[in-house]
Amino acid sequence: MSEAGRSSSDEIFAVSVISGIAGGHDGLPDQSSGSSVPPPRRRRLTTDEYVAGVLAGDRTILARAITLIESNAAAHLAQAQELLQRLLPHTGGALRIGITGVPGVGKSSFIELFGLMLCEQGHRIAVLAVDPSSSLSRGSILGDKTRMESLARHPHAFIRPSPTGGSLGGVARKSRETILLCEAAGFDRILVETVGVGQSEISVRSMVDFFLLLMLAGAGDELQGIKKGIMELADALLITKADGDNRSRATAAQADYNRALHYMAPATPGWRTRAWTCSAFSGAGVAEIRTLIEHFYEVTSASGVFAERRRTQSREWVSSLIEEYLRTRFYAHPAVRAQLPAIEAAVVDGALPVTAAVQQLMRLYEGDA
Ligand SMILES: Nc1nc2c(ncn2[C@@H]2O[C@H](COP(=O)(O)OP(=O)(O)OP(=O)(O)O)[C@@H](O)[C@H]2O)c(=O)[nH]1
Ligand SMILES: [Mg+2]
Repeated sequence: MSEAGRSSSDEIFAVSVISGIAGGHDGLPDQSSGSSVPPPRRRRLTTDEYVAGVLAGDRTILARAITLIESNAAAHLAQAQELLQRLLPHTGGALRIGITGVPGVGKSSFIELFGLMLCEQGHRIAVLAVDPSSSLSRGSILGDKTRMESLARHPHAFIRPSPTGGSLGGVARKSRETILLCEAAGFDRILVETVGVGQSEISVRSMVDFFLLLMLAGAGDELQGIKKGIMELADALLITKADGDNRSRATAAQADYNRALHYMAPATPGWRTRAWTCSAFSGAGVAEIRTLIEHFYEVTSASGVFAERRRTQSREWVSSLIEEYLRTRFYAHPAVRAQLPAIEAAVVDGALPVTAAVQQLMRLYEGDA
C-alpha cells in the first residue's frame, strides 16, 4: 500500500485510501462481521476475483474495488483500469441523478427518504458523495452517515463517502469510475450528492443524467445572484423544508422560481425545468420527484437526448482528463519548477510579457518532454 516513490504525474490518477471509516468505507455496518466468512483483508484480490465479486453484487468486494480505483499507486492504477475495461460491458444501465444545494439545505435528509422509496420499489440504490473539500473538513462524510441511517442499513442501498484528497479533477475521475463499478454491481439508481459550493456542481452535472438543485425558501434575492448559474444547469429545482411555518414561503418561492425559469434556456433540450416543493419531515413532495425523474428518463430516451448527453459526457471526460494530466505533468516538470518563480516575478514586475513568459516555460517543458 506504500505510495512512496510514485511520481507526481500519477497524482491525478491516484487514490488516497480513506482510513478510519467503519464498515469497509461504505457507511454500512461491517458486513465482514456477519455469519459469512470474512474475506482476508490483506490479501490482494486478483482481477478475476474483483470482476466476479462486483458482477455478483458482493458489496464488500465492490467497496474494495472502489478503494482500488481510488488508489494513487501505479500498480493499483493498472489493475483498476483492467478491471474497468472488463466491467465496461456491464455499465451504463443506471439512471444517474445528481443532487446539489448549499450546506444544510437538506440534501442528505431528502436522499434518505427518496432512496428508501426507490428501494421499496425494487431499485438498488448507490449513494456517492463528491466533495473536494472533504479531506479538509471531513464534515459531510460524517454528516451523511448519520443523516442517512435507515438507508445505510437497507440491503438494497450502498453508501460511499466522497473520495478524499487531490484536486476536483481527481475526485471527479474517481467518482465517475465508481459510478461504473456500481452499475456493474447491479445498482440501477445512482445518487450523487455534492455540496453546493463552486466547481463541484459543474463537475457533477457532467457525470449525471438528471440534475436536481435543492433550494431554501425565503431568499428572493438569490434569483438575481450566484444561484442563476447553477439554476441553468438544473433539470428541476426543489424547495426543501416545506413544512410548518415554512410551507407557505416554500410555495411562494416555488412560484418565484417558476417565473424566473420561464426566461432561462433549459438545461436539457426538450425538457422544461420547473420548481417543486418537498419536506423530508412530512415526506410531502418526494414521490412527485420520483415520478418526475422517471418521466424525464422516458422523454429524453425517446428524443435521443439521453444517449447524446452520455456520449458528450464521455468525450468531455476524455478531454478533461487530458487537460488534468498535462497540467499536472507541466507543473511537476523539474525545469519548469525551477524557473517558474523567477519568470512569474518578471511578469509581475512588468519586465516580461505574459505570452513570452509562457513560451519560455513551454520550451523548458518540451525540452525533454
Ligand atoms: N423543517 C425541516 N428541516 C429539515 C428538512 N430536511 C432537513 N432538515 C434539517 O436541515 C438540516 C440539514 O439537513 P441535511 O439533510 O443534513 O442537509 P444537507 O444539505 O445534506 O447538509 P450538508 O451535507 O451539510 O451540506 C438538519 O438539521 C435537518 O434536520 C425538512 O424537510 N424540514
Ligand atoms: Mg449532506
